[in-house]
Amino acid sequence: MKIDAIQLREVQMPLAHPFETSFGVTTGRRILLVEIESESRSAWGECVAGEHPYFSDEQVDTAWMITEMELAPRLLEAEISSGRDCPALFEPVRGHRMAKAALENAVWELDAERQGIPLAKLLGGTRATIPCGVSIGIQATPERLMETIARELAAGYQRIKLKCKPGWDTQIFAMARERWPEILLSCDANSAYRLDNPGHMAAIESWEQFHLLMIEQPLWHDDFYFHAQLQRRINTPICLDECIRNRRDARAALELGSGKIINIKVGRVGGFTEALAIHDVAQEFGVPVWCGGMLETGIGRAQNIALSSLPNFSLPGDVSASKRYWAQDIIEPEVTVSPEGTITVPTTPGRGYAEQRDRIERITVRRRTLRRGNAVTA
Ligand code: OSB
Ligand code: MG
Repeated sequence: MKIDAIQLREVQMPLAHPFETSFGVTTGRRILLVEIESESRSAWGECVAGEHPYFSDEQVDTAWMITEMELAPRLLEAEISSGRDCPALFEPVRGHRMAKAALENAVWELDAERQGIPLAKLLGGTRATIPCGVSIGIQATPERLMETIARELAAGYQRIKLKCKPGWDTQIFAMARERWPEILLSCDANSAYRLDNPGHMAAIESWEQFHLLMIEQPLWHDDFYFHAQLQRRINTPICLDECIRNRRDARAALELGSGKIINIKVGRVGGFTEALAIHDVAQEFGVPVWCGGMLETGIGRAQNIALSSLPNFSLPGDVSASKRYWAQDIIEPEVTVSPEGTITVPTTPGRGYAEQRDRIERITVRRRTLRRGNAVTA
């Protein structure tokens, strides 16, 4: 495959509901989308870098700059046979995994189109449907949170994950558990707790009574050494998110005993190739994985569905219906979830959900096209 052109564009989309985590509130998204063209076919990738470098050190503008100046030129000069060739191509660039993933995933999508097979099949997926959970942000009051949980359970979602932070934790878990003793309930701290804070540790140890499915990334975003110390103190499985950047991290963390579950985000790890490798390492350790979300549009969401169809994605993920995020998504059909809390994996070639070009055009605020042979147009 030769890539003839790469178009970067930034789209802006208001979220249907604000999303609050321990690191801040998001009310609308600025999203870098990349479109690659090859022999009159096109495919898309979504960069999951946020508006601020709060989840990781990447942010939408740094991703744009690195894509434009470093990654896209490398891809335009190359001759590749699959998405698996991208990591070596991008290897000279340190970090910037979310930027790399957007381009690599577009190449996988293009390859699936070219071969006339679903992206899920190209990735090695085996599931016809994927089990879905939801990630529920911090709310104005505990009562509002209970209403939201009730609504998501009524919609069929199989697992409820509550964003938490010191002060928005023990009380809400107790309320949720009292009302729903049997549901799969988990929490995500996004690094808000500290091992050397006795109050934090007493709180976490007290959560054993709630039988949480897991506690996601409680400590430092870049740590899995001290997470192992915490995991030795509690039975509740720790799930690693932020700190797992690649297959070596996954292996090291599992050898250390830093956690018992891994959240795989294809953007966080630099693309499908690395995501598949982490999936396999976890499987080797008998550790389940699930697919995380980054408030994606339908482009990234569809790719998450394809990834989630792999065998070791055996816990419900954070991949949920388009309408939870957007008044109107940019794919057709939108992603919907069945009353049983599942999404059907598309069986049509490529992404399996068509991009809505008209709508994407309307929400584009900047674009840049790079072509093979170096012509750059605004
Ligand atoms: O830590 O999983 C996270 C959203 C933005 C940044 C980090 C995270 C999240 C989510 C939302 O939990 C998942 C989703 O519904 O897309
Ligand atoms: Mg998380």
